[in-house]
Amino acid sequence: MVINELGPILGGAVGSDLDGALLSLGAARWACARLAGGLEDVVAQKWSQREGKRMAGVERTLVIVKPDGVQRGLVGEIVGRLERRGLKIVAMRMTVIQRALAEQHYAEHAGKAFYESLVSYIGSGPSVTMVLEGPAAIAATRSTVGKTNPAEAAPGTIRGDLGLMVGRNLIHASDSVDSSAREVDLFFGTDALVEYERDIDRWVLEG
Ligand code: IDP
Ligand code: MG
Repeated sequence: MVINELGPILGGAVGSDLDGALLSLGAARWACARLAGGLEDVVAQKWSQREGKRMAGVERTLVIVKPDGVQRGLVGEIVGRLERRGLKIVAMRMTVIQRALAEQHYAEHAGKAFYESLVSYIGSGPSVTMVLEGPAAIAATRSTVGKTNPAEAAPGTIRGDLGLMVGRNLIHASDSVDSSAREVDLFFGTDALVEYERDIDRWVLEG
């Protein structure tokens, strides 16, 4: 509609005397400003629609590339798979997980036969800890990670493609909204999370 208003205005600028032309040019400038303003409104509306949708199902999940993943030089491979899925890294750190933190993290497994070996394995060398964010990030990450025992994990999953034994299964990922909140807080707190927009988000997130 605004574009239609430009036609006669520009026509007037070309066809009449100088005063008329200047008046018409002023009006043309005003119309262009309206057009630009209209476009800005449209873009702003799109962004807020997308923001609303993105925020609705967004989750965070704690992922650890365990010491075997680091020692085998698989950090890039593992993180790359999750990144290519579309998940956004909002925190990342290289760390040797100390015994006290390992015990808190794996408290649900205390007393199980594999508990001691698990706590010692997770602290046996550097790990890469991170927080990933995205729609249904917890389930999406778990499905890319695969079953706990790599021998049973489907081909195409991280554990199914890269691992063989349950005690060397390369990666941890939160298994629920509650454990994700607890684990993200345990490893990072909220201050260490970086909030940012990615230019590619409109190609990953529908809306
Ligand atoms: P998850 O990592 O798939 O969530 P969980 O059952 O929470 O699996 O177990 C935590 C971790 O404990 C596993 O990733 C694995 O490293 C280790 N684990 C679990 N079950 C066994 C077992 O039967 N033998 C040795 N290690 C185990
Ligand atoms: Mg678990």
